[in-house]
Amino acid sequence: MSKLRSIILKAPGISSARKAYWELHQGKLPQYCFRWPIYDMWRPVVNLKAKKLYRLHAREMAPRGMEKSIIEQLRKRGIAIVHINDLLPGKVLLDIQRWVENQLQIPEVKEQIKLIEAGGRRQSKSDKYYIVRPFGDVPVFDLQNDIVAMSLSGPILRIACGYHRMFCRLTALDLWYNVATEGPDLYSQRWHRDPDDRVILKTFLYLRDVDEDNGPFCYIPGTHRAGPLRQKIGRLNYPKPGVVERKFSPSRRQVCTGKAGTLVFCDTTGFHKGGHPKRGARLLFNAVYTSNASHSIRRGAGQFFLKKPVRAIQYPAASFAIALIGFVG
Ligand SMILES: O=C(O)CCC(=O)C(=O)O
Ligand SMILES: [Fe+2]
Repeated sequence: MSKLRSIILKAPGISSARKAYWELHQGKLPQYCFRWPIYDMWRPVVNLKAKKLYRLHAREMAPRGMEKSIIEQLRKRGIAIVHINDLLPGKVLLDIQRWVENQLQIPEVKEQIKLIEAGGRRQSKSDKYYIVRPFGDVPVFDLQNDIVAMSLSGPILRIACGYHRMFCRLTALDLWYNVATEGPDLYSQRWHRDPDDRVILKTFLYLRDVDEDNGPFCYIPGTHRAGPLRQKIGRLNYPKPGVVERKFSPSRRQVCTGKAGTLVFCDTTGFHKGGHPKRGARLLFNAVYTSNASHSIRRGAGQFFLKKPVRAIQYPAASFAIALIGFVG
């Protein structure tokens, strides 16, 4: 089948429409489905079930205490910052930190860090050579792992689903170790909007202190709604250098420094950048929550895998969040 596909796709004169049709057959939506206004018309349709499920489980999904104010801040400003211990028992952070610091002691990981520190480039699929990803290009996690459990926990999912106003998908989960580099900002170190969906909730859990010098996440509150320099789905959203700086004065830009355990919730359809340490390094866990209509889900790009479940997840929002994630082993 895949041989036939490559013959067809390489055939001279094949029209992009036919290519798109083929992709549709593979279960992936063609790129034109992500163009305005097509995307905005079918997005609600693809999310109907997720909305219905959210209503059906309204009682258990109702945000509690601080979760409510996090959702309110997200709606108003596109960003909310808390300490993880305010949402989950203190042991969670300590367990995650212990496990992560051990991962950084793995010889290959240490070698990668040394290589970049010495000005070299590590081999990877991603262009962001300055980020060491201890779990590789496509991380595989145990369902029982603390970071997975945290990302699917009641408080986090009540916030993610509450903000999306529907059940949502966990589309990425990864550990980043940003090494200090010289030179100008590159890729996501530059101001941009993310192109995956009309609403994207990302969480960044700092596992070591982050100050002005080791690559804080930066955001322009309030830019998460359609406004100047509109977001495009599935395409580049990087304005030319200097444009964002000219439009938004420094007082409008939020620099998210914080102690280990700081948890940033952010709608990254708004302008953001980060991860360029000038000295030291930045260590964080990143999780991404999108709707069922996101570019990555519809184009079938699995950004992480889970090991075969030992026991099924009983919590409906959690099983929906990972329902499209591949299981291995
Ligand atoms: O590394 C950062 O602080 C920014 C990352 C980013 O742009 C993203 O996750 O969308
Ligand atoms: Fe981004």
